[in-house]
Amino acid sequence: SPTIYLADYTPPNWLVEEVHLTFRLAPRSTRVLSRVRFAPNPAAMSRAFFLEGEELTLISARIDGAEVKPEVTPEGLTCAVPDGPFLWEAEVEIAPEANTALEGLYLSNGMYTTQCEAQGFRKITYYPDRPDVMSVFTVRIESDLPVLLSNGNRVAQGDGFAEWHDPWPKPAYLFALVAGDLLALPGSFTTRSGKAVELNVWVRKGDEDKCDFAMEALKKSMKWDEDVYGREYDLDIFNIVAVDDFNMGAMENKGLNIFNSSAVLASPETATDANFERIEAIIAHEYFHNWTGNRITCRDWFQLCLKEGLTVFRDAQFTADMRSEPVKRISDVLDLRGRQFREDGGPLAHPVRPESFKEINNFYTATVYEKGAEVIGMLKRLVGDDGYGKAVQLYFDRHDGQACTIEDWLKVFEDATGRDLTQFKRWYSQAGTPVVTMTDSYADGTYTVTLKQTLPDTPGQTDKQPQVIPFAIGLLDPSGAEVVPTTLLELTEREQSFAFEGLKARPVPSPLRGFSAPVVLDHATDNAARAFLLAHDTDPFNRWEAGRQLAKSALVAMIGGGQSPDAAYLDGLRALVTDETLDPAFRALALSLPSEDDLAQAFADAGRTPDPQAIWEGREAMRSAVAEVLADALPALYARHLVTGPYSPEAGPAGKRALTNALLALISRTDGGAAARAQYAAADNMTQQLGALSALLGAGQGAEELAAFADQWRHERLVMDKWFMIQVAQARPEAAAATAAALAERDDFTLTNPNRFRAVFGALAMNQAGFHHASGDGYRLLADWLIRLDPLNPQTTARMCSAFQTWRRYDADRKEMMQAQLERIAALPKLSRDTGEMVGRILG
Ligand code: DPP
Ligand code: ZN
Repeated sequence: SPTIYLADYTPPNWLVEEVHLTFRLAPRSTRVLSRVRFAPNPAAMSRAFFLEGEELTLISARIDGAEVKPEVTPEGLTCAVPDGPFLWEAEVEIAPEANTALEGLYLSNGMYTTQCEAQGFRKITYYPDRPDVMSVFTVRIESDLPVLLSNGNRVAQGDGFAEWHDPWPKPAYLFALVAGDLLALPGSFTTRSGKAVELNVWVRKGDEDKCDFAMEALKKSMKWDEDVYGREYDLDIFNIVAVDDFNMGAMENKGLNIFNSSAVLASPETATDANFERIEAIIAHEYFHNWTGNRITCRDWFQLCLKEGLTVFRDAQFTADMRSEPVKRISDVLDLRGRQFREDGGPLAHPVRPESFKEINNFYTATVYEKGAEVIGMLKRLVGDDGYGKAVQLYFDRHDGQACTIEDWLKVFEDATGRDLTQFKRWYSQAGTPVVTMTDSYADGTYTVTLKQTLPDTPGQTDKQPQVIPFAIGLLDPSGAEVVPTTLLELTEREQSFAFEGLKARPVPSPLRGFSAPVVLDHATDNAARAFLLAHDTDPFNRWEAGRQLAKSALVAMIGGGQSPDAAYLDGLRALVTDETLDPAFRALALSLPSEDDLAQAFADAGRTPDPQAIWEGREAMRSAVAEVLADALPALYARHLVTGPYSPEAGPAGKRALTNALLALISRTDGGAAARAQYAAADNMTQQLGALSALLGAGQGAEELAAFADQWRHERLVMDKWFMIQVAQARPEAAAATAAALAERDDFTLTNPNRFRAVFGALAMNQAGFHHASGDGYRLLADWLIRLDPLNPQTTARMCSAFQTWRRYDADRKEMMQAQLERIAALPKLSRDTGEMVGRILG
């Protein structure tokens, strides 16, 4: 399949003035009638006429009322057209029931739904399916189903039909349609200018008791966007729909957001605290897209980070405001390192704004989303809060209603703040995670920090230019008092020195505070300095980071050198966990060890071959050591923070549950599972029930509870996903593949539901020691199932191939086995474009 390049962008030849769509819904033969008013684009270089269209049966086509016979290919159609504006009418037939790819119009548990981002609209009808063609849509849906929804405001409805009109011009990727036997949780919101908005969360019967939290999250998001960004909602109605079969988390279609049911449905009994927090964040994210994505959209798909990076940044600000700012920052950095650094350091590395692709679905990545958000965070640090506020308001004023580029985005910052962003722009074009090496010296009251940046080569990119790296640093004196508060250094050269004068003694630096740039910090330090920062740093992120680095160096010494657990780490951990002035959520994060993948990367970075089995054993030994050393303190701590009484998903009690669940996992290693069994029996919420089950499984017990759990929840799909996942996630290395294989044979395992597939095989990929078990069973099993899924759902298959992206890191045997599986997939005769591109890039 052909490669598409950013450099080849040309404006559309034809613009669309308005679109009327009529849907006659039927599972096997839906008819879509389109009436589209085209006008020549004055900026175009040609008047050639091409409409994208895939997997459509063209019934008829007319231009200005006269029948035409277009030339149809598998990608679309061409046709001779008039010189000036004309009316295009077409009728096509599609089969939603046969659509298992979950792109375009499809059926999920009896409801019709759509997913058009990025290029799904072309599976609905012939159209210029590109984001820079924006138009006003009017939609008529004909069906006997009781609830018929589309974008915008409802303008008519009657027996067997409904009509919707969206006054805001939009690209086709924001089109949506839903039809089903649905129930709504209704709500309302009055905007700050006094406009009443009808709100609904639509679900299938039986789920109506799981919508309250999403509704409240929506109202909070609407208010927050008014308060913080001055953005008001712009239609009379806002609908959210929960769908079981969905490739992604959710989709920001104008006025009709469609959600994976896992990202909207929640009740205390069925959803964990982490689920509640994620739902709140995704509701906010999709709502915030109404301005950053919908009112101002992307010119082309290379600009995806324009809407995604900004919207992730906005939803992170929202979560920090609603909950704990440090806890949110720590979680985001964990996620960034776990997913984005991993991507940036391997064969799938690409710039935040990619320059080429075969299948755009493969670029909805941690780099575009999470690094894209980090880039905006850096921009905000560099220009300050005021500068950021002015620039963003200018962006809304200048570009409302347009399809924009990263150049447009940076220009508003330059115009609003006077700052030249030429060098900063490299963050968008250079892939790879910069390494910042820090050295320091002290003489005569002056402390000097020298920073050096190294930009690694990535596929297709070498000899990179230095980037602008905002480096926040604070200094502590030997007593632990802060002598220099957080100061922003701007590293713009390959190497630069910064002096701090007038100090009385050599300070202890607290570098890269708040993780002020998405870089790897290489700073020769020792466990004493880490323990000092763990005890004294005023920057909560760096305090956590010091503990993390201590844990990591202790673990690496244990795994690679057979040493016993480091005393400085265990002492520091005890002090932190028992410090009642600290937020329980923060303490829970401090208790979690660096992941197996993190440790594997640490070995690889040090030029050593990671041994997944040894890493697993090292973490187990460390957990047991922590459990034993803290054994005297754990039960009392657990009892002090155990939350009883009515459940609330708020950050306070959620933090306590996170802490007690982390403690319970440790306690279960020494008490024979008694405390976990008691928590399991008493739990009236999923957080504590699942936490107890996980603690039991982690201690090699819990078979009875596992069976009881399945019995209790067999009718709740989302809870059963947890049941599938936890068994694979907690399986011992030698049992992981067999556990996953057995679960995949069950009747309630289905290839057509991405959540269920990810529950089993996403968990297998996450269980590093299991996936990389020396038998090769993990590799083989995952490949077997990806091969089965690809013909049905290319998008999810391609995404899950990334489990293999670190293959070059391992020993010759493992490398060979992974390569063989990748080549086996690559050789399939009918491999999808999605999976073909991914496997090809991973093999390199
Ligand atoms: N645009 C969606 C989101 O990130 C993904 N399909 O919200
Ligand atoms: Zn998004």
